[in-house]
Amino acid sequence: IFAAVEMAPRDPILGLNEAFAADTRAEKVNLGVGVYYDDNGKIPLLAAVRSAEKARLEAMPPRGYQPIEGPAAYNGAVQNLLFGKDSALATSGQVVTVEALGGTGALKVGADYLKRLLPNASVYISDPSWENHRALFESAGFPVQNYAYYDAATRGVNFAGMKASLEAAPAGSIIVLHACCHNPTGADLSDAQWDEVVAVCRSRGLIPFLDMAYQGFADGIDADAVAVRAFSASGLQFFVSSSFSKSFSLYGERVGALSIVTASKEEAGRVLSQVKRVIRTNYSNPPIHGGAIVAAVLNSPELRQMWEDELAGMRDRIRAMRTSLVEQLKAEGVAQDFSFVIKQRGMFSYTGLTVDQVEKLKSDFGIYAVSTGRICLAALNSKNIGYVAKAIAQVVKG
Ligand code: PLP
Ligand code: TYF
Repeated sequence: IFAAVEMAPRDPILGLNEAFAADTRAEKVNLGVGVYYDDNGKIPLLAAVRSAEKARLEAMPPRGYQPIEGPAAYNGAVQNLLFGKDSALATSGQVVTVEALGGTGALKVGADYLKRLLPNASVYISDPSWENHRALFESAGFPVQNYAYYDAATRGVNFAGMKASLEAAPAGSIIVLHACCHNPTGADLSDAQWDEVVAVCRSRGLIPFLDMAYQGFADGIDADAVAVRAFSASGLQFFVSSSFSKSFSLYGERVGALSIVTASKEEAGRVLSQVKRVIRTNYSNPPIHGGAIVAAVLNSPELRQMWEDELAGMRDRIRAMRTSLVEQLKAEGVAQDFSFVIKQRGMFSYTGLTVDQVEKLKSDFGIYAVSTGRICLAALNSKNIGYVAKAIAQVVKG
């Protein structure tokens, strides 16, 4: 039965990890995958997480099944992060929140539910977007198209193009929006532009699906929720996927959530019952550990403060790496202006490096980046940044 099975293509980003692991050069650097490393090049275990885990380990709780939608303490904490603590939406009962297996799981549960709700809709993702967005929505059965987003000339957002694309989308289309820290470009909308996107979604009858994978990595917890808050204030109905992989450094625990803003508490009850059906026929109910840790941290004033400080530390370190890279490229005699790297937000930068330059970084220096020129700034540190700057300088100077 497997004789005719074809080899599927590798995930372009996760595939880089395998090539990097096989590279024997000591000076190798992996700027490919979007993971936060500390200044020692290690994935941090946050002190707030360690503290919550220790308490759980000591309590040794039993391991029964969880509710299909995950625990209320977790889902409530997610709503407070997204919509604001004790905000109107977080207290209204009109938002459905279910725990999910990372941001990816949240997108998948949302996509599967949307397919049942709106079987004939199209999905629009940014050009470019996170590789998995297209695959996820296609696998849920939707046709997926692009809306204009990145402007290579300014290395920012082509907002006029984006707006024109959204205005041309058929009513009822699902629009996947990066809530902050756009992956892969690092180019985000301004607050005023978000208001315009909200207005287009309203006037065109579009269904926004905000992907929040990096809350806290640009300016802070509340500042990075600007898009969510703009949609909240609009009275529109929308979807949000949350990921805590990066913000809690809990990648492999698979902690995320799907939130759906409905029109009323009564509507939310009916929507929840349908989303639970999607979950039940998929993985039945979420695992316990990761969500319990995140809930414990978010619901304890002391641990929450600790986490916010640690998150700020990650954010500040990435920013310092952005500034330092730009300075060092200049010091290496690179004539091209790289100051856009400082303006881009979150973990990534679309550097403008060509496919050939990325290939040269790999072959000549053991520095791995995505072939699109995306690099992860959070993989730079005080020890490797000089080497990386020299290498980039060499490949751009030709
Ligand atoms: N959405 C975006 C934009 C991402 O960059 C990521 C990164 O992993 C995800 C979703 C998925 O998050 P998770 O690892 O929690 O599934
Ligand atoms: O874009 C990234 O690098 C992260 C990690 O299929 C990632 O979002 C990449 C690809 C993928 C899952 C996670």
